[in-house]
Amino acid sequence: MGDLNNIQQLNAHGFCHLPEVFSHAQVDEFKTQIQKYIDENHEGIVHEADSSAVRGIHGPHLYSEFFQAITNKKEFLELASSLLGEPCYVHQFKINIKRRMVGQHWPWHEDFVYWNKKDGIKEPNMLNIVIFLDKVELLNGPLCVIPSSHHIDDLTDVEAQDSAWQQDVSASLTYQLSEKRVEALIKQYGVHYLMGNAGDVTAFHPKLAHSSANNMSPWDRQMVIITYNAISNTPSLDKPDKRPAFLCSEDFTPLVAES
Ligand SMILES: O=C(O)CCC(=O)C(=O)O
Repeated sequence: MGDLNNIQQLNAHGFCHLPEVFSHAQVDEFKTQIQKYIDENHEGIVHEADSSAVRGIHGPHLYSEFFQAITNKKEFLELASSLLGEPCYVHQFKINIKRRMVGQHWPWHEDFVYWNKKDGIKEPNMLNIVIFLDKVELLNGPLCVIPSSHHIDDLTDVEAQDSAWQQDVSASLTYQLSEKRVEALIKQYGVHYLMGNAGDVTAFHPKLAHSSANNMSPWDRQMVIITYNAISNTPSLDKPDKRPAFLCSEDFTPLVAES
């Protein structure tokens, strides 16, 4: 992967890594803002099953100028618009908390199926940008991806019927890959753990198969995931079962990079 640029890596393998994008001071500010946001008790905050531990925060950019400002970051918009070939906006913004010892797993899945079936987005012309707010290592539940699986159509073969949005962000996800499918994919493509330091950034394709294990460590594993969507690829806002705006954005204003 060494000699490929980020766009080539995203196209070929489905992910790329950008080290040291945020300083320690910026990471600390993220954490301060996250705690403030949790204390304010906004909608879109979800907890681990049978626990008071926060699992995820959805749509904080809708309520917080701090999180809104992150979406305009030049490096993110340059990467997203180069890959997508046009201007973009934020479809989703979430913070996965994965607290030390209690943060629960994410089963094998790909993201685009949610945006397609639940939100009516037609094309996977989207990009996930992940900001590491803690050192991510094997014991604290890193994202684990199957390289190049984004080239395969119809990966999802396990579906819960009539699920509410809460299941889409839980440890028993609505759309998943079966054990048989995962076994075949891993035998063919192997796996790769997305690990790195606090302040690093990783980007991955919306059709890339991924999962993550429980956090079995004494360290939190907080990460921000911003999903950019091409401006020509907006969801259907007239769906009768449309998800809340904190999961399916209703603001399609093209983003302009900070100067
Ligand atoms: O935070 C994680 O470990 C996994 C997140 C994920 O797969 C998702 O949000 O779709």
